Amino acid sequence: MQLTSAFTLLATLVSVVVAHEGHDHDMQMPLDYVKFPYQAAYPGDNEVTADSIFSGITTFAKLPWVKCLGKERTEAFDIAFIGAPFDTGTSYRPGARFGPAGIRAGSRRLTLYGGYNVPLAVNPFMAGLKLVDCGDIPVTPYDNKYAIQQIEDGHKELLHRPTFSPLGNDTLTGKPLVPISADGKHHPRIITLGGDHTIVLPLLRSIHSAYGAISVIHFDSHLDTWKPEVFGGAPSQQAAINHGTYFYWASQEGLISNGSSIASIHGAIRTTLSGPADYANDDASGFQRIEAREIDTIGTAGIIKKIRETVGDRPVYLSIDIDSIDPAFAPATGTPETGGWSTRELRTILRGLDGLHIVSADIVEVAPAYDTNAELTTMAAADVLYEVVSVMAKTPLGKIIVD
Ligand SMILES: [Mn+2]
Repeated sequence: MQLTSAFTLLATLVSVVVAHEGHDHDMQMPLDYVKFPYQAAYPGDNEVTADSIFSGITTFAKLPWVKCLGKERTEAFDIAFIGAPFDTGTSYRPGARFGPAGIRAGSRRLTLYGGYNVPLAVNPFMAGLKLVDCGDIPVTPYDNKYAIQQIEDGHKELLHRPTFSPLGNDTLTGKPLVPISADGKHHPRIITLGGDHTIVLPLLRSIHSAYGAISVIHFDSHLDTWKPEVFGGAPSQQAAINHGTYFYWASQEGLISNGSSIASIHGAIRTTLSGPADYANDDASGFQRIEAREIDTIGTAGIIKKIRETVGDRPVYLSIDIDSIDPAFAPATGTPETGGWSTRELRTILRGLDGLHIVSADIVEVAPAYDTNAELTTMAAADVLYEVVSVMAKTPLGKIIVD
């Protein structure tokens, strides 16, 4: 060995030693321990956050994947994400069967900085609740009737699991909370990744089994209460159930609240109509309406106020069509409509639901094939659900008995 190369080797060794000075390397690490990358996805306050979130198998927000469905599956959880890859009820662009996979991909960077939600002052992933990604409900693409039953059965199986965490006590009074459900039980919350909007009919059938008739907050550019004779013409019994009519059927079946003081509400409506009769039919289905353009007059604060006044503190189901957001921000959807809300506006409105009893939720009509290379739509969908899960994590599904 020449003197120069031996010196170079020595210098390299010295520099390696110097580079490691100041780090705690005296402690013996377990063989399988790798500090970086693959750090825990949700570190505590002031700990390392920026791990390689682009690696590994993709679940929603890097949540643990649990095989929740099936006879022997008994894993308890508090909030579960589940996909419903169904898109054979669409009227225009198909492709929402790939929504669950797309939303999960869009959620990868959600927790790059740790997951703490500044405006809501909560980290939903570290709020003491057990959150899991249950994968997808198996859904046949060959038979809508069968698929709709599969979605109801899958959702119901999860909804009637015992929760991982107890309801606990009211933070203000210290009194024990009791469930707000109709069956008196404490149910976990399910966040469903659609799928076209048809899936909400079987989801509401499942919700009814625990909560009875429920109020719905529905963000969408379309009504989705259309009579089957109007939307699609109902050439067959099965064709009558689609992504523009499921709320009509939900209302007919008594799944949603409908009365003078108990109502549901749409937000971001801007669809064309067959005529004013569509609004009369929407009224009869039990819905109030907030038009997309109202954001120019009453703003996000006015919209939040209207929603809160409509649903009160009753149990409420939240359904979000990604087409409520303007196609400039979320182009990858089944039936895009211009003139919608920005992603920022929808997120602000969702945070305004803080404190409401949202029993379960969904996001639908994400069709990733029409997205930009920058994943605009799937990122928007993931971020919207981040606000939803943050609101859920802050408010338990309980009430106190007033003496
Ligand atoms: Mn819809």
